[in-house]
Amino acid sequence: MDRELNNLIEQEATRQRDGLEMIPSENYVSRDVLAALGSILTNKYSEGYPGKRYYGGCEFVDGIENLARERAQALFGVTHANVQPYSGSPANLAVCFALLQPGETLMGMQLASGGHMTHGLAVNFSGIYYHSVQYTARADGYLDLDEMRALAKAHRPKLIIVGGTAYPRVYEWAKYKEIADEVGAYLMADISHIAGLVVGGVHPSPVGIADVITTTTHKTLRGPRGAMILCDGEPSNFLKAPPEQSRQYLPTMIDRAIIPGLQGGPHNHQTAAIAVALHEAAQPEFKTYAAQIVANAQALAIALMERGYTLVTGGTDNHLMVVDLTNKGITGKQAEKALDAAGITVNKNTVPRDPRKPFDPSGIRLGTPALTSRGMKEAEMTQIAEWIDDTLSHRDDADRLEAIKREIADFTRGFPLPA
Ligand code: DSN
Repeated sequence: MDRELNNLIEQEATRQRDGLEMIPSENYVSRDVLAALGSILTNKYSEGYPGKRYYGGCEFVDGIENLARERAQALFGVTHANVQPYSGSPANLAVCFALLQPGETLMGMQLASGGHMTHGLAVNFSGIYYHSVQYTARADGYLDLDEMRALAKAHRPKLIIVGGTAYPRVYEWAKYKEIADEVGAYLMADISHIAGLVVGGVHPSPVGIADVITTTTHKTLRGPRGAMILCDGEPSNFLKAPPEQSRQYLPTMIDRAIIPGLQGGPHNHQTAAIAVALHEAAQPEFKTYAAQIVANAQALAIALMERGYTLVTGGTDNHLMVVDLTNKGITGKQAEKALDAAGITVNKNTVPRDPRKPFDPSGIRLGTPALTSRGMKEAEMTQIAEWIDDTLSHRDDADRLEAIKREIADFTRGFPLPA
């Protein structure tokens, strides 16, 4: 009925189909995830948790939320999962709300080093309501554990956050936990980017090491937009404040931070779609998918380096890479625009110690989860590196970019979308 809106959705569908989606935090969901997300569950209010709601008529949404929680607990191997956070930033806000009083100290990874806004950026809630200390990556792009330890000892944070959006290497959870223990801090692992790699067995899990884990559900995990908070401890009773703030009571502290602390009604359609995605991620073929994401990223990284591109840390262990374009004489913003014109979607990104600003930084960030969901493999990554190089080398030649875009649209026909 709404032609104006429908046209825009159709155009976006064509863009997603005909182009190469290389933003590492994006993916294509299955038809089943899409169906659950687009279901009538959006009509229902259900503040509270299963069995303890403030509204009637929750018997079926209770079943749905229980299914999502149980699947998350089984898949990750934790005793408690909160599946209600609206997305990743609210999930991280909830953990801060649960563990810290305003003005207390948290320590997180600097955005330019690959962290996230909610890990203590000065203009984010996490940097405004808390005393934020930021650790960085070394000049080679790897996390600087010596600096992390020295900062922790100097500032004694109550919470240390590890995880990020543009870190191409393995997170060494036990080492961060050692630092957290040395200063008596909680350790939070934000595995939003790598959750699918963790459950696919191609990245070490923080379960059993970190005190709290947050993750979005729409990146490598290939679910709907949403998030979860995972932890261990005594069963939650969100109606009663725990006698003290301690690890033992983390499930209750987290649940109370979500509601009544921060959120109202859960998005039941989103919860159902998360349950579907968790079921899909528990299938044996998801392990193959996760391994292929990493194999593709490594093939793409090698092909780009062979063409003279500088990668932060000199490569990747996961699903993403950050290309420092300084030696090519292009900014990240120029590269993003040229690649867009050629049908390749990436995002401009800062590099560690970037002299430029985030809105016009020195690099771009590339990832393989969405391409891998279309069935692309290593050979296709080499072809894509060639298109990226061609585009960036001829970025002012509109005809050339248009020709590449047509070639890419032809090529993508061989790799249909999951939904
Ligand atoms: N926006 C996400 C990303 O692209 O990594 C992080 O929140």
